[in-house]
Amino acid sequence: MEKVAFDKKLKELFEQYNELITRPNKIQGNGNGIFDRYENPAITRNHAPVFWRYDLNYETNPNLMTRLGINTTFNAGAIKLNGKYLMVVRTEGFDVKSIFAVAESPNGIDNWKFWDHPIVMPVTDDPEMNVYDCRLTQHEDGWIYGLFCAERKDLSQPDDSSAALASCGIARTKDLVNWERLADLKSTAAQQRNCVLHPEFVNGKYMIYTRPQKGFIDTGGDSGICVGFTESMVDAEINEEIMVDPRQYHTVKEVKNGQGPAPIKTEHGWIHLAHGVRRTAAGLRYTLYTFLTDLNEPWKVIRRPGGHFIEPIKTERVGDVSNVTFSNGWILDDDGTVFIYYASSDTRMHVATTTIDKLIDYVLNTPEDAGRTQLCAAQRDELITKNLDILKEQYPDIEF
Ligand code: M1P
Repeated sequence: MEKVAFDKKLKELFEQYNELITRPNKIQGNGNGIFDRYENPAITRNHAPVFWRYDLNYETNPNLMTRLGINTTFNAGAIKLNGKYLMVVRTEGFDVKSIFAVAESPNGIDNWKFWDHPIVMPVTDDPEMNVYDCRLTQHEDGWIYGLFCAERKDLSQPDDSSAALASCGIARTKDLVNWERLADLKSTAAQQRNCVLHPEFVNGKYMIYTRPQKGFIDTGGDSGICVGFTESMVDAEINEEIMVDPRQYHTVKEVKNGQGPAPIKTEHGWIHLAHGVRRTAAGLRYTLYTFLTDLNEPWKVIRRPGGHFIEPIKTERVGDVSNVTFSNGWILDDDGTVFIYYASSDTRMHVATTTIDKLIDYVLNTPEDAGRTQLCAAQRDELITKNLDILKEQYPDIEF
């Protein structure tokens, strides 16, 4: 390519990029009353800066080719810091390694811009092959902790080149720029994924949500969302895990589940967002669900709204791993707005908004799963009967 054409194409790349990242996002109509979805994804792989992907030197890249492609941007942790809405985005290169990128927005909805440099996460004495799904917790001890999956080759299975081990990596920071890597979590489980630090001390200890698992993919046995306690986050070790929310036959969490972001504290208890997995003929289906735990004993579930909270719809259903919604980040803002950041199909990030009052209403008043089909039919019939009375008495003009 001639230098003149190179310069023109380079400028166009930046124009297209700037147009994309400054595009306003609008609420989609026809919401469900619980939360609002938005018309466009919040962050896609094209939000990664041009200078992350191209070699912009005419001498070494005269055809202006992508040199280090970005495949996906998903499963982001989130935090509001110094007035900025920040996501720590799982950013996967064409090399299938994930790195953490910080993206910043002035309003939590749109105008997401990557910081110039990714987080180059320090490693332990046993460097991992991959890191992903960072959960950020602003802990009352003053640190921001990032707990993430640290994945290494399972050396006990040398003949299986895909055999891997998942553990909980831990790092802490004050600014998302400088990170202190701590030892991986020690627990009695063979593997751990979806670990999240509770934001407050519980009986003077750090409390970590865990998801013990026997294998890398299959959790096996009595798996579910558990908690364990550790005296310190330096060399964190939990010796016992208490079950909080087990898997359950014929529910949205039949095959496995995992804690999403750190729970939000309310006067009624801690509101949790989690993912549940069902096996279908088309493969695994991941949806998000919620539950409420006791304020003082956060390992005790006190409300379980039935079914899913957010499911993949329309174009969200397709991606690198289709039929998945996954969330590990949300932000409660000062005015009560809740920004729920969720990924679709392991490919891109979305935002949904609601309020803390609506979330409380949802967890307190959404009926629990009635348990089996006959009881579900009766549960729905009761709602229908009450509604028909209201329609007849108060809205005689409505045709139904
Ligand atoms: O592919 C869906 C998700 O699978 C894993 O979650 P879990 O351990 O609960 O099955 C994670 O690898 C996650 O990153 C991914 O989105």
